[in-house]
Amino acid sequence: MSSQDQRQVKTICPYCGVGCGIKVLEGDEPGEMRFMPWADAPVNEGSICIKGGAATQVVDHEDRLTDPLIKEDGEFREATWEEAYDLIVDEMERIREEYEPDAMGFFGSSKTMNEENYLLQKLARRYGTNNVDNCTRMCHASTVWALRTSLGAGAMTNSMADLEEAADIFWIQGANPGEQHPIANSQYFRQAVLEGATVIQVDPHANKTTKSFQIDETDRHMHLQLKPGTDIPLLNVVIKTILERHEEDPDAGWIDEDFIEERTEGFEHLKETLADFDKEAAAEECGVPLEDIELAAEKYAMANNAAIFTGMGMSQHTCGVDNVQNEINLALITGNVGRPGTGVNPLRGQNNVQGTCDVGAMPNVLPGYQLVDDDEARESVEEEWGFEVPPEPGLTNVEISNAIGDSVHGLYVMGENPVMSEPDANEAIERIENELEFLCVQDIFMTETAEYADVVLPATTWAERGGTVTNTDRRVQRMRGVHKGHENTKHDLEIICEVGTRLFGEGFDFDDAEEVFEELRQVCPIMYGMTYDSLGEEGLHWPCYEPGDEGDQFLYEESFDTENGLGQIEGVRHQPPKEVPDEEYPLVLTTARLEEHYNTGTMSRRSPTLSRQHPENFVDVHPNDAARYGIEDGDYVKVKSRRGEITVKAQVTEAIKEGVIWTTPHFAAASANVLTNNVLDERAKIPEDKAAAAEIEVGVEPTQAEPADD
Ligand SMILES: Nc1nc2c(c(=O)[nH]1)N[C@H]1C(S)=C(S)[C@@H](COP(=O)(O)OP(=O)(O)OC[C@H]3O[C@@H](n4cnc5c(=O)[nH]c(N)nc54)[C@H](O)[C@@H]3O)O[C@H]1N2
Ligand SMILES: Nc1nc2c(c(=O)[nH]1)N[C@H]1C(S)=C(S)[C@@H](COP(=O)(O)OP(=O)(O)OC[C@H]3O[C@@H](n4cnc5c(=O)[nH]c(N)nc54)[C@H](O)[C@@H]3O)O[C@H]1N2
Ligand code: SF4
Ligand SMILES: [Mo]
Repeated sequence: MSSQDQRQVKTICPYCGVGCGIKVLEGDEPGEMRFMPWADAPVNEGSICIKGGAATQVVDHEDRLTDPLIKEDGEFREATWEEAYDLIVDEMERIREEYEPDAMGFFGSSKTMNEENYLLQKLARRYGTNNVDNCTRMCHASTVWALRTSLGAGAMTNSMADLEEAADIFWIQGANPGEQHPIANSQYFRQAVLEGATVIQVDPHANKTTKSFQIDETDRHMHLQLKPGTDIPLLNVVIKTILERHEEDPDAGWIDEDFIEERTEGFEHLKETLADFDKEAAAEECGVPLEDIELAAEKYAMANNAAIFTGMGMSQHTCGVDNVQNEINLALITGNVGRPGTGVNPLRGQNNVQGTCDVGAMPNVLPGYQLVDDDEARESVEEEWGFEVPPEPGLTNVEISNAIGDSVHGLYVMGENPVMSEPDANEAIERIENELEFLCVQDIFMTETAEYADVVLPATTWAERGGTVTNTDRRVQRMRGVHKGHENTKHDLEIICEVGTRLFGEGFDFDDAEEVFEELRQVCPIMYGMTYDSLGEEGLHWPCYEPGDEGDQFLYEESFDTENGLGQIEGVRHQPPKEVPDEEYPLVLTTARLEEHYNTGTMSRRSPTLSRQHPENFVDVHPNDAARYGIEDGDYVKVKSRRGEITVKAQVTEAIKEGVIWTTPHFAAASANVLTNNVLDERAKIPEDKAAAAEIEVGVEPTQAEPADD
């Protein structure tokens, strides 16, 4: 192909949920695909972070899966698509006959498009099970639960643009937008802060968010460096302070009495819960001076518009739902919902985790968050689909994984890497390796999970196909692809259509993503008003009930989408993590992310630009802890929990709170999830990735760094 024929398409960055637009220029040869800025892209207007700029690097990577693989006698061999489909269909039919439809589990992928996840959940339901889920379970499941039950929709209440314009307070709790949502941070939030907004960061770790706002260098901003797992007591101190000050001076506007009266219920419950709450003891438990929390409370309550940002530090706990409920309590009693610059805002993780949930790839909801166990909603979807859907919610992904060998015998994984992303990874591997009868993995690389598969299917990447994705502020945008470099790879959509057609004969016959979108909108009321044409280059926000609807920038201006239209306040009490330090494991271990790496690292570890800065995992240790253990900066140490151990380099730094150690889930050679605790929030079923008990052993031999890819 000559350079003149090279195609250039406008598409969306495949990494995080900010949804930045980028241009991709097709190369003459594989490996020559290039990134180009898209100057008037709707979300980012041409700005880009390190990941977006490096996104094309993995597209033609030499490790790409290029042909289907089938395992025989413990070894993979190249297979034809025909052989692969035959095996999948035979095994899925066998499992259904020998056991029941619920013996299969399906993992959708927040790395793939709305249309693909829509079809995967349809496939699961046509097969006869609601055992379909996606990575949101390990991510914002608890946030979504709390927001859905107390306000109405499991999504950001506001949008990046109105937050930039109107927020006076950025209350950032357990989230690190400076690294995990860099363009939201630099393009939107930083602007507001430059114009006078105040940042209050609640996090055990100082990070690039701290640096980007110079939080530790001014009196205006605050960093409340709490112990992991003490967010409920911290917010209870905030709320109780606000209630006490209101008692002292009812006209000063500490709370919004009209808003509480007209738009909420449950305020009495909150007051009762806090009646005998001891602020001093709670502040001590958090490890934060009481007067600091009181000052932060004052800043939040006295602001015109205060916005809360909530992340994994809140959601990945066994009390994750209650953590977020307490943020909702704070927002509701101060009337900080339903206006620009306010609300409770989860910055969604993956490029399409919002959409994957919206289109129903979850065990309890159908497309558009219609509950599986709501007869009327289910029947209307059944009518469109022409088959019955089981009326009971299915298992979540961690539950599916835990049930392997018990009730679950087969697993279809499209674009997830559970062997590295789920808690207590050694146990998860044990079950997958020894108990699972059939595993199909559809990915772009031979992942740590795919190693255990019976059949591996090579998918095309984001850059090679079209479809839609939904970003963190509910903006549905079109992705567009250039030609595929590997002839024998297939789009996820094609693969699901083929498996569905072979299994069921009908219902999966689609020519392209747009045709799937047309069916999706019929069963997904919040997206009914959208078409590929109307999405254009700007995209549209949901809810978009009718063609022509503009979608909402912020939600709940008039009322909440709860049954009675009222926002639900509910007092919550401290629940410590399920595993707390003791003599044997005296440290609190928490895990979080780096700017240059991404989740289980399948893509970022293969990108020369991204893997350069951190070629291997490490653990942050406070200098006082380091002195007690005799650790020097750069020493290799063993980090141990009741479930496993990893050897990593110690980084001695005041960035982390004393008594706490901090590591990342990005590296296969020293995976944090060998250590984490497989205990779940009762309602949202999210694992406690953010707090476990751990110990450090010193005097260990260095391990090899994972080779950086040059
Ligand atoms: N560069 C990059 N960007 C990403 C990702 C990535 O891997 N790399 N992943 C994407 C995904 S899937 C997601 S979900 C988002 C996640 O984005 P974030 O929500 O920002 O997730 P984390 O970095 O895991 O954790 C956020 C913060 O929680 C803090 N924390 C730990 N324990 C506690 C606690 O008990 N309480 C409080 N208050 N804070 C605590 C950590 O120190 C960390 O600073 O990022 C997305 N964007
Ligand atoms: N300890 C600890 N564990 C955690 C977390 C934590 O903070 N701490 N965070 C949790 C969170 S928030 C999340 S979201 C999960 C993430 O958990 P996972 O979703 O399991 O992790 P990813 O690495 O994002 O996996 C995505 C997979 O999709 C593949 N892929 C990419 N593009 C495509 C495509 O177009 N098609 C197909 N078929 N596949 C594709 C990638 O190669 C990769 O294997 O991890 C969770 N685990
Ligand atoms: S902020 Fe997120 S969407 Fe934007 S370029 Fe960076 S990784 Fe991509
Ligand atoms: Mo996530």
